[in-house]
Amino acid sequence: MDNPEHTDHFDVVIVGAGIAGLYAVHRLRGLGLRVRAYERGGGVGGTWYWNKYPGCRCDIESVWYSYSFSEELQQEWDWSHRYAAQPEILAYLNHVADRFDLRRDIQLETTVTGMAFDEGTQTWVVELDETTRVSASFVVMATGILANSIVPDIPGLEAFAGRIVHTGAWPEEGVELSGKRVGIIGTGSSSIQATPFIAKEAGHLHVFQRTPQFAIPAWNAPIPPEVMRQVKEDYPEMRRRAWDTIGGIPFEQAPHAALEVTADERDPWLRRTWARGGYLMIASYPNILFDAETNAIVGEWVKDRIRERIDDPEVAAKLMPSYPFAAKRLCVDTDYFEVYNRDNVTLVDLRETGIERMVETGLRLTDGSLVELDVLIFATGFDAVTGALMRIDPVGRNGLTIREKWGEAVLAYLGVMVAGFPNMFLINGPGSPSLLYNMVPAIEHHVDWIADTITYLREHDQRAIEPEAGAEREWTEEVDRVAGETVYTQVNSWYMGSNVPGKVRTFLAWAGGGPRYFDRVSQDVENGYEGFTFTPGEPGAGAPESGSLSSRA
Ligand code: NA7
Repeated sequence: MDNPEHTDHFDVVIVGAGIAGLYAVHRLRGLGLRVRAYERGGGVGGTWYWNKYPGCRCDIESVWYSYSFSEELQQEWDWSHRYAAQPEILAYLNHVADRFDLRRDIQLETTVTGMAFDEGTQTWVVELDETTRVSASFVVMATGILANSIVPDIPGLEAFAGRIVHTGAWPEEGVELSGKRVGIIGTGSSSIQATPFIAKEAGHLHVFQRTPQFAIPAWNAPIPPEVMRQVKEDYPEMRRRAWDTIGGIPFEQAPHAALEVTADERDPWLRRTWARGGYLMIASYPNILFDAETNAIVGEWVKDRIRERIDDPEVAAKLMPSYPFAAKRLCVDTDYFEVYNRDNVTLVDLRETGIERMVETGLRLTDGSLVELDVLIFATGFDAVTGALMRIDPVGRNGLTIREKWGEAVLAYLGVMVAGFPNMFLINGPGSPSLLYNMVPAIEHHVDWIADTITYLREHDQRAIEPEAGAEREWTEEVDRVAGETVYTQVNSWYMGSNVPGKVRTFLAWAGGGPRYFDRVSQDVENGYEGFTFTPGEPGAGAPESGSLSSRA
């Protein structure tokens, strides 16, 4: 675009209006700052706006996966189920937007298509829809860790005469599946949630599986009113307890170490954890992610439970995971494995027969067979954590772009800032607990840190802040070192970035647990923002009259 119009200057531009963006608008506006959030969707909600596929739920229980910043909000909102479905989570986020009057500072259907740091004025120039520019003293990338859906490069896709959809961009009006021949590629969380619903509606469903997954039953159920009342009474204490745990959700401690007792003695404890259901099976033993033997014991035990749910032993064998337990994100299911007991569902094991190409009538497999389809669903995941930022590709100091910077190594300091990109804050960026922590408190922590940091800058007459390159490298090495001690690095997964062709293979989160991370962040602040450098001056003074992305030109 040649001469984009520069329309406004803000103290803070927030990119995204999901859980992070909404809270950022509220919190930063509370400091008296002039903020504006830009959201590419037609509504607020982020992940919960886009993922409208049948069966979509959060894999963390709703009383934990919810904001804690407002006691009034906690007291007025009732969750209907342990694991609320997507429409309920989206309704909650819309309620938050209304309750705190956030919409007046959110511009929907507006995509941030670029941004560059202007060294002269020390401000960010932000490009919107390739047509308009605004500037800001600070930018907050509330872009979400699972925002960029991936469609694999299958030859001949354009030849398909049927409908193609991705779970991560499910149309508002839904997809007609009734009686149709449906195929779904992928068996991660999204597919595991969607498949039981699709199987009930479709004429026939083919599930194309490359890697079998571990899934633990959710045992989802309504929350009785008296339980919700008790939760509300207990919220302050619940949040405090959660804060001290590794993953941001309290769990019962194992009464023994897995290797200290016999299989018979372990069984009641594992059954108890299993009966509680869901993601917390990962906490059945504290060293499960670090000790191969403990991991294998739990993995084999879980596989036995999976086997019990599938009638046909040959199909069951194909559904058995062969990687360390929970090394890929543990799935939480409702009636998933039972799907394969239905006559209208066929499992296609892509390790035996690959996909050759798409043709007009369906998918041609490498054994020469054709699976005829009316609808093909991609449940093939996301370019996680770094994807949304790489798409915008901010230009920092000296014309350095984030794609260049992260081309060889994903360097970020504490997952909140990147050296060379002053006043650009990340939320749940690489090297923060993010994907291994309960997302909502992780977001609240980052937004609060950003608010405190902007306050600090203003009180100390500093115009800009950015991490030191050395501190950033040291932190990233520590992130790698801790991840290297876990089973996470032993498999390909979106945690490792290895689900995206050409993406750097590196573990994208801090695996050392919330408390160590939060202590480290607080310590840096107490030491006068150790690991950061400052540029003196008044933030936002000298906003550009006509914004330029000059370093991109
Ligand atoms: P995931 O967990 O990344 O799962 C994607 C699935 O798609 C997974 O089974 C992949 O197999 C499969 N996949 C990806 N590309 C292909 C190709 N080319 N061919 C066949 N199969 C493929 O994404 P989800 O949306 O399910 O979940 C993302 C997160 O959202 C989840 O972890 C929760 O935190 C919520 P693979 O395992 O790579 O062999």
